[in-house]
Amino acid sequence: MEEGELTKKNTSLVLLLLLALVAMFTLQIHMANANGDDNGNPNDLIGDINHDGRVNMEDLSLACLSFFSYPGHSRWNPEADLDNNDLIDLRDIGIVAINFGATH
Ligand SMILES: [Ca+2]
Ligand SMILES: [Ca+2]
Repeated sequence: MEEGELTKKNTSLVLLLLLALVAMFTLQIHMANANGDDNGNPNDLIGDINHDGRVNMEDLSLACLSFFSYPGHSRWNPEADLDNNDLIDLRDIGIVAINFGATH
């Protein structure tokens, strides 16, 4: 019982750490995008990986499914590479996270 409780606490800690990391990356992206140059279509919703007009769990799952993939990789999804750095990483997940809930 106590061990289970400990594992739960550890999991929460890891989750918190992940969230902190995402927040950090998100802040960087925010600052990087402050100049307003977005290489995508201005009508495109940032973070809307499946282009259904809203940023939600589906987009987050798509980004997660391609996590740590790169061009040529079996799980590579160019749509999920939101910052176009040829790698799906925490920055891309962060971009979905900050735009989460946005709709057209
Ligand atoms: Ca979507
Ligand atoms: Ca990327």
